[in-house]
Amino acid sequence: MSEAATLYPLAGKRVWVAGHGGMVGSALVRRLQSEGCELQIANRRQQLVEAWLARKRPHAIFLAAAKVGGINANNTRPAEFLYDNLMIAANIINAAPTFGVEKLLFLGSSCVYPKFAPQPITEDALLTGPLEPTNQWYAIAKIAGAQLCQAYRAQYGCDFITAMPTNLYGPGDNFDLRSSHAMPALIAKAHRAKFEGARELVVWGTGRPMREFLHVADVADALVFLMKHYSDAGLVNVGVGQDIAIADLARLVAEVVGFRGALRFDPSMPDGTPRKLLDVSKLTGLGWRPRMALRAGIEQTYAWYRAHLDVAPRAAHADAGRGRAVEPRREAEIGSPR
Ligand code: GFB
Repeated sequence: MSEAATLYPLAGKRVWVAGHGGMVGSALVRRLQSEGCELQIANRRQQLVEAWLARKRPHAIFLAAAKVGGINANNTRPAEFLYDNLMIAANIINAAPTFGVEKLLFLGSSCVYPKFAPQPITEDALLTGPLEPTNQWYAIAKIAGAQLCQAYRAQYGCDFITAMPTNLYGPGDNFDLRSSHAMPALIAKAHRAKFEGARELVVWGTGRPMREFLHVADVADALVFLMKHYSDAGLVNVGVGQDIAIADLARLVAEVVGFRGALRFDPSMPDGTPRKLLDVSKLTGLGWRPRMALRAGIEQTYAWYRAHLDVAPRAAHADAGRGRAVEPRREAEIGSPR
């Protein structure tokens, strides 16, 4: 398979990873170590962005900063998910051309596509139907960000591109059960259920929705690839091209963690969109492929979770259902795995 030509070499460039403290941003920082670029990382308040850009003058920006969360956080905090993400996108995208930024990559999400889009979802499905209600607020902000990139390209000739990643997971994820995505939630629940000797693990919804999972090291690699090899107005889906039912994911996670009890489904919690498998032929056609198999990725993420139980500030446990979150505890306090 031939790889698309390098249009934008990163060596020698000043590169700002906006959102370097998050799961994707920190994976990008790790991935960019081998690119020979000068990394710029800082937490920027909105009013300080322009002053910071004027001083640091990045050549390229990975716009990975976002307010993110799972189905429950999206569903219960609509104002934050819409406003914060609109402002992050508008503020940085608008400031970038003023300070000579040569290239910007905006990170969207697979939830931008219509709830009932034909599967697998191609990039041209955008704005062809109604959104999934649980994450419409986040989706609208991400659609606006993608459209801003296209508008600035059309009106000002800016080399701004947009990637639409599928559901992500990996080291650095948020394991707080009230706000996390399904993967970290299931890992944390299975771990706790195992060490408490619980008989069952509660899985939200019916377990029937299908989701596609991409490891964060793979998404970081794909984003660096697109920054270097892609320059066009069109969106690019980033995924693995395969999905799994939530019930099967819960079984796989339980197996990896070593929890041998039963699964109990809680239909009072939302299922969300039934399926959102991305068509990744555009990205694979450019010459990029993911490397991490799902089981290996879950094993690696579970190892990270166990190693960080006592230090990750967001890695709080909650009870096996959807109740009260409690402070993270050392593994030794809830039983030794061996
Ligand atoms: O990952 P998730 O929270 O978000 O949920 P979405 C995926 C599926 O897993 C849903 C089920 O069907 C949930 O009902 N699920 C089962 C659980 N058990 C759990 C659990 O303990 N916690 C969670 N969180 N889910 C997100 C959007 O949608 O996708 C974001 O809300 C973003 O905006 C992201 O776009 C990629 O996949 O439904």
